[in-house]
Amino acid sequence: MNVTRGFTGRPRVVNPGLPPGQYDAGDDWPVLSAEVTPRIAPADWSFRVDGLVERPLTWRWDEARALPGSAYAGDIHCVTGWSKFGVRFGGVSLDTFFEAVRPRATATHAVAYSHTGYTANLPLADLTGGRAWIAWEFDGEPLAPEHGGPARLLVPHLYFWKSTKWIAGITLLDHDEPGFWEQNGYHERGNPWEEQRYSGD
Ligand SMILES: Nc1nc2c(c(=O)[nH]1)N[C@H]1C(S)=C(S)[C@@H](COP(=O)(O)O)O[C@H]1N2
Ligand SMILES: [Mo]
Repeated sequence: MNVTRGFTGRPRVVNPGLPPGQYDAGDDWPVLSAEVTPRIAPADWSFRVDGLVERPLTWRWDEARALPGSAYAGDIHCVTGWSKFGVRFGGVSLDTFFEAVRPRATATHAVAYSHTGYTANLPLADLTGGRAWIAWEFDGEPLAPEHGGPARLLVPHLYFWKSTKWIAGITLLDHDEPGFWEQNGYHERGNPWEEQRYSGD
């Protein structure tokens, strides 16, 4: 009997929501930190936007929480290979913060920095248009400290290392300035759909 190779196995089910080279982590949410998890009380947390803006501003916890809320429901993708489907984050859209500080026309890039020293660089365009949040809720619960609580940056359309935990501020620049992982060989932009894992990908 002739068996044509390739017709004997079960068809491989490929999830269309899974970017190339990623796997579905299911209910797991791995913790990935280059830093020891800090315990930051909401009263000690603040978020600043400065650099190339008309009016640099700092929000304390209560002030940030009083802004109009915005939620993300969708997927996240880590460069180490896991993706997580159907997660829900609550917080405030970065657009709301940018409306208050008014980025200058010369601003093209951003560096996000944490209360612990971690940094990540991003094109400003990836932080606007309803695609980036300051998030303090996960599945309706306060964001856990190991996942960046009290609040983290959330940029779900890029690899998750851009989503700076324990977010302290964003500085707008007229040039790209590599952050922590980007200085260590990771991609300036990190689009999972184009598999921009490492510098030069
Ligand atoms: N401040 C800070 N933010 C960070 C990191 C970090 O080490 N410090 N790690 C990044 C990396 S590599 C990833 S994949 C995600 C992991 O988020 P999680 O631990 O909530 O899964 O956070 C990102 N944000
Ligand atoms: Mo990561």
